[in-house]
Amino acid sequence: MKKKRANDQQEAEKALVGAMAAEMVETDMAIGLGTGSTVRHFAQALGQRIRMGLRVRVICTSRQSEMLAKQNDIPTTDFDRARSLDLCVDGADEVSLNFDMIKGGGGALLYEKIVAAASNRRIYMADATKLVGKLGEFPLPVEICRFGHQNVLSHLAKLAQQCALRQRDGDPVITDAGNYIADCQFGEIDRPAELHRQLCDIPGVVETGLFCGMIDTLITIRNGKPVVLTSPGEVFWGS
Ligand code: ABF
Repeated sequence: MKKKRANDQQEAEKALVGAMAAEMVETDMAIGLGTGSTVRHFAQALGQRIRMGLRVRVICTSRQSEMLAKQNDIPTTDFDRARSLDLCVDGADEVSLNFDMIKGGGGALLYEKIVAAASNRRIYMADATKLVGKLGEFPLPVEICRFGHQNVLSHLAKLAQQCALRQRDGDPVITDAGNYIADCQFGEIDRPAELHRQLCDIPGVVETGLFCGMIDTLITIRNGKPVVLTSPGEVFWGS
């Protein structure tokens, strides 16, 4: 019963931050639409604003993101036609005091990072369970090329405490880009940007789920209410 109450609270917080993010969208914006259940709440709130007359178009970061856009009557456009984006809105698996993130639990980290890098402003939404002092409790997703993946896994296993190919029903998960994902435990990550660079130096590593310095706006929960933070200095967790 306690776990159900915690899940219900987390879902309610995701709805609050999703609705807050939807209020930040202005008409005629081109928006990158992330992946995950928090983004689902954002898409539902955005769909309501569109039905009230808001004009936007979104670039989707995954098949789940495309489904959310379709379910909520949100017009989509082709990334290459949009070129730069006004905004991207996405969730996260962990957000640290320094505004660094671990993302990729939903398997869409590569396209999420590409879209984020093309966005003029990046809004991330995180319920209180995602807030941590330092990254690393959540296993770091690393997208790796299928060709030679066993060698890459061996290399990652030398650096990580644990490393495993993400599987679903006994088969490796294949990302929208056709790659594999390795979930790696590094313990507490003191210097995420340095670890990201170290991992990207491994031939066959395509991208990591370390998103460093990419938060322009963080919408999270404080005392049960959504708050909008724009710099790590504003952050204090746990209350
Ligand atoms: C996505 O948001 C992923 O990168 C991350 O795994 C997910 C968080 O999911 P949720 O919002 O369901 O907690 O962008």
